[in-house]
Amino acid sequence: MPASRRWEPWELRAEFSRRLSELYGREVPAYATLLAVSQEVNAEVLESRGADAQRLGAVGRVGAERHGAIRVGTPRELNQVGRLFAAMGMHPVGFYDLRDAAASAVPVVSTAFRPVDPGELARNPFRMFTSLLVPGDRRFFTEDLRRRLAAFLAARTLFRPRLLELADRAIAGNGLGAGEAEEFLTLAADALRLSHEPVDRAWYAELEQVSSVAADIGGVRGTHLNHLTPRVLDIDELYRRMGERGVEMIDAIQGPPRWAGPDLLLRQTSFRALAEPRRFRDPDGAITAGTLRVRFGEVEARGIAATPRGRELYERLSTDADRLAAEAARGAPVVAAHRADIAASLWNRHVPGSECELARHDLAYFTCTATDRRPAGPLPTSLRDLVERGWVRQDPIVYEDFLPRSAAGIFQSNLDGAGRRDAGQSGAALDAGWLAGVLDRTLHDPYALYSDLRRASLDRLAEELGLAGPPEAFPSSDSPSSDSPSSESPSGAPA
Ligand code: OOG
Ligand code: NI
Repeated sequence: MPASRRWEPWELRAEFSRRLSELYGREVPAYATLLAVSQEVNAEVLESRGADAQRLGAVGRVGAERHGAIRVGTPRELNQVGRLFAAMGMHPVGFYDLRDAAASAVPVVSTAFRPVDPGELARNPFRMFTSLLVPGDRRFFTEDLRRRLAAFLAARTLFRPRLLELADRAIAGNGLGAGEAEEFLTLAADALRLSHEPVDRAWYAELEQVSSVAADIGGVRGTHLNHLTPRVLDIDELYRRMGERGVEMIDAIQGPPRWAGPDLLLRQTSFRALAEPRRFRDPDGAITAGTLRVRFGEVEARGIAATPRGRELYERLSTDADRLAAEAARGAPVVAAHRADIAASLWNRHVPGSECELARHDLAYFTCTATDRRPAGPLPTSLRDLVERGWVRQDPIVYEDFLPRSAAGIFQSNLDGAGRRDAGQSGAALDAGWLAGVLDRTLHDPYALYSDLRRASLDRLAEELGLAGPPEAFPSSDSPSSDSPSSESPSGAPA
């Protein structure tokens, strides 16, 4: 890292990610194991699959790649998080409403801060999944509890004024001088460190009745990194090895199943939070010992970004797999491995199994580049012909975001109780526009980012090849309805 010159936002981001990883490994030993196993698996995949292993990211990027997660309590706190990460070139992308995605009480809405520009992603793709508590949601919180939560949250300071001042300076100046960079990074890491201040036992317990997430956010006077996730190239193999090492993982890998085609979207799994010693303040004022489970470990495999159409197919197949697995279990609990088999069989039947087919049916995003070859014959005009005759190469665009279903699954697997929810009340209506207002910055739409990348590559292509205009990415005649099992009942799934 540069010692005396300016630190650009990406350097702050890369160094922050590195420091958090070091810190988390020291404090959560199972994370260090997870990291070691991920590195071992990645090295083996690179060895055995060669260049193909780097189709979804160069080895340097994938090895350093992490995402973290934090949770905050008020719009004001979230706005400050936005400033902190903007200083590192990380911008809010996507609106995730987890209140309805989870069966247990998860009263939050979320976004992810990440680089949006491909060059910046290549330098370091660090992201932070950030959730905001919604105390105004009457399904979870009574008016009395909302009022007391608001008072508690208003009285705490998550980010020191000096940290925010440095963040603003980095944003305005596109980076920081060496001394300020060091101060900024130290203060930022400190702000996400687990606090050892005593926890008010009664207040924490009261919130826990509502939701462990509410207690984790609103029951303490700070925030903390609750997991840090490395990227692995073979998540099934990693899952197996963690078991061998005696780390108990949750019972499933979230997201798409392992199937015959290319990796799509995002697959994640985690180990449950371990009980860590904490000090509590009892109602009589005495300080006593106890434990809290708040920090866990997660690992992920990233695939190709799905288009809205591909995403819809994913959601539909997930729902079908849930239903078929429940039916097959006949009232007994669903066995995760059995559901995974059902999902894989649905995927193998309903999702086109090659990159080329995924692109042609507009199920996933690719960029198009002119090859060095100039094949014989006239220049084709359709993208399909350009690709098939060797004029154009298609490369996958990696999915850089999250999945609400999986996020809810990760939250849920770490809850101690289901909490409670009053279904008779209606929820506070919140959306992406509201969140953008809270952040006071552009909230990027993930689909728009992917589709802009594809569009820009087609524009470049047209220019390079001298086409009259950019070719259509996916002529609608290439999207036969038989490829999407919209109404077709996947009745032939294994029982
Ligand atoms: C965030 C859970 C979601 C992911 O990778 O989907 C998440 C949290 O537990 O705060 O990190
Ligand atoms: Ni995560």
